[in-house]
Amino acid sequence: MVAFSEVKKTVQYEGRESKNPLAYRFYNPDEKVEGKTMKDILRFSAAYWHTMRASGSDPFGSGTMYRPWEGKDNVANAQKRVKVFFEFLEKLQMPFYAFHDRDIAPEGNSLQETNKNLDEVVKVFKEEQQRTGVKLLWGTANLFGNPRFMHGAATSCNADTYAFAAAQVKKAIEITKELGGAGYTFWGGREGYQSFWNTDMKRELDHLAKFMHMAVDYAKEIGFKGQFYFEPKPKEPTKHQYDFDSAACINFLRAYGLEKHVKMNIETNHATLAGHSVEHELDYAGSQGFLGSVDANTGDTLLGWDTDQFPTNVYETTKMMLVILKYGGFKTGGLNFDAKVRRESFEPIDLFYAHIGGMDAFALGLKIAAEIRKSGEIAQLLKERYSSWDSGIGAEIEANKHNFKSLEKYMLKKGEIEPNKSGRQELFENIVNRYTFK
Ligand code: XUL
Ligand code: CO
Repeated sequence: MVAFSEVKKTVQYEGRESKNPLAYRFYNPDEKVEGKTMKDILRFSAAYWHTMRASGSDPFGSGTMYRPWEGKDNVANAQKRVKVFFEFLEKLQMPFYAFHDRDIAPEGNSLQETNKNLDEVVKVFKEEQQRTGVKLLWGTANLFGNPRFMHGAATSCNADTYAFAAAQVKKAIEITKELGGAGYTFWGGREGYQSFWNTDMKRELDHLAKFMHMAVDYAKEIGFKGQFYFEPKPKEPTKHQYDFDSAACINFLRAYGLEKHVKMNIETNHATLAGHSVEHELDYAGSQGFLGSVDANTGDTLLGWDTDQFPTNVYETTKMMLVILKYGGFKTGGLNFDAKVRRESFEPIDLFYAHIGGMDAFALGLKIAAEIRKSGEIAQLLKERYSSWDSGIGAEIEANKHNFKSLEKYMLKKGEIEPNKSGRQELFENIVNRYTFK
């Protein structure tokens, strides 16, 4: 089946002036930025769940998507769907993808049957990966869709649910390894609570940590070398998710001795739901040595839920790329489009427009970020702002040469502080605009 017959050839870079909606204007995979190709810096990935499986349903209405690859929910159709997905990836020159176990293969009547279904479909993924050279960025398990996870999975009050989730993650790690995945992601799903009254928070957090340790141990046992990620999200589906934001996740990882094994997978819309900007979340994770991967999407400032829209805001992508470059770029991670087209954009071609727009927004953001870095203007202003720490008392404090008593002595002698300098916020903003709008 050629599902995307409207897209006659691979989407190519045509440059800024192109008006072809099926061309890249900024994403030029082999073009070098800061000495590396855009392809290797950006490491774009498409999400199987949104691209292939999102139906467009919402709490008020059923699915709207026209998806010629959907049919019976059986293994044969699941295998056919994989081929359609790789046609899509190839036509976009998308180097990576990510999946949840349950969106690639149907659940059977037993765990055995479900695992067998997965194996049948994974075979086709493997063939398609070999045929096209596309790679798996990360795999994960859906521990939230089935009613058995109504109270959560690794934080469920039901020990059997916990055991089921463990079996499911064991298999998900195995297939991720089989497909050469560069990572494995834990996103909370329903790991959180709706009511404080019926929740033993400490017990649930202890269980979650034990679960992640078991995953890390099992990965080691079978030789899975991929990077584990923890994906913060403050709410939805539960009112309070335990993986609230970077700071909460990193504290959890350190408190339970998981910090050597797990990094963060930061999602833009989750950051904004937590009341942060995505650059804040990225910088917090990066500054603590936990920046792993990114789920690239965006929210809507007028809506308080996870809209998972495609990113088009170049200010936002520029700030994101500035932080990603600052911490040395991705090692195992990438920019995974955990994003879906709007339910009104129901035609398959919309999937192309959406991904092209997202890739171009990041490619342009990368170019602007690299120019800002090259000019050094922002870096210089920042240096000036903190210059009191580069010599004298500041440098001495940083070098641990002081305590409260010696600082009091210093100030008693000096009497008053050096005059403060302007924060220059508006100047910073004007410089960013100068590089953005040329
Ligand atoms: C949900 C979400 C997930 C994770 C993977 O909001 O972002 O799709 O990325 O389970
Ligand atoms: Co996500």
